Amino acid sequence: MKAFLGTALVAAAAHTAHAGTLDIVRQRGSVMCGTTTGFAGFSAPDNKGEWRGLDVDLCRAVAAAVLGDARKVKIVPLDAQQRFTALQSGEIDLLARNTTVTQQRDTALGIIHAGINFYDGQGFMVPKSLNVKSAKELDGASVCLQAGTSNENTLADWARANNVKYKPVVIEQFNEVVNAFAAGRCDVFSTDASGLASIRISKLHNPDDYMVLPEIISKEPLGPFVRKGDDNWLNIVSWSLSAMVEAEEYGITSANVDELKANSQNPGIKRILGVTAGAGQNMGLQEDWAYNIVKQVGNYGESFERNVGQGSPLKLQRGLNAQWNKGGLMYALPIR
Ligand SMILES: N[C@@H](CCC(=O)N[C@@H](CS)C(=O)NCC(=O)O)C(=O)O
Repeated sequence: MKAFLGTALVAAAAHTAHAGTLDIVRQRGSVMCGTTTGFAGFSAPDNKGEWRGLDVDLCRAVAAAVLGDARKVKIVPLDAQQRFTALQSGEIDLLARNTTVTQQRDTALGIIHAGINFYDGQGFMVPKSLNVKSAKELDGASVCLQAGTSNENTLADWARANNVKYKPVVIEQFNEVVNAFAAGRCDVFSTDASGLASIRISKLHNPDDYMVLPEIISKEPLGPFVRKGDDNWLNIVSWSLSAMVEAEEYGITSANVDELKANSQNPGIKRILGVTAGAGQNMGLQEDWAYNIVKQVGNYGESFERNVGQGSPLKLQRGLNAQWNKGGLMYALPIR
């Protein structure tokens, strides 16, 4: 009897913990997801106005896990300054906006990261006409940066450490920073290397006139953020990302997921796909939460290649974002 009561209490406590963002999202019928205002590869509308990108896929994955339908996402475009307020105020349920995880952001803003979906680092882009081959030659240069990014502080630290003097040109709106750079109002553009690749290909008229310098001056682990104080929602977002990464590790793709769900005898695959029950229920979700993610959005590798990899104009290498057993840092925590 005591043991039974104990189990009932644990179940009740687990149920209470589910109240919060999950209920709000269910009642609303959509996930409000904060992204950039338009940054090709990560979050940008395509020519039909559909938002696409690695970060958008994370928004869609959460909608697939929670609502069974990856289309039930409302994208809220945010510039760098607006993003944390939008999350703190409840305007969005989830921030998926090439946001660097830092100790300050995780501890001082009432928000917390829910995994890393892209390992990046800050770099520099210059017009080839500047005739510079290394960042060390940038002494005295003017550098365009977007306001409200970690890039401002990272560059200041690097410049101090390397005794490089520069003139920051800090601009709020993304397109205006790009325009300032394109118009020669600064010598250099500095942001995350993925951002530089995206800007070069999608925003500058003659990409071949520009080059990205070899130096990467920081670690920029980019990941989704949620509000603090809703542990179940934090779990849902971080395990949705983990499910995409682990699905890739197990070779589960949007193309073979039905076949594997029906026939696989691999215990790991059976747990991810909800054939063996438990993982969904523990988060207050249906057992097909991860099946829906892989079926409707794809695994991490599919999302990477389609949005920023070989199937995209950016053609980024997997690099640090390869699986842990292929020389990268993508190491999904096990769904078991
Ligand atoms: N990872 C950095 C930079 C993120 C960032 O905001 N990058 C800019 C420049 S590429 C951007 O995405 N802008 C798009 C926008 O404001 O819509 C951070 O978290 O502060």
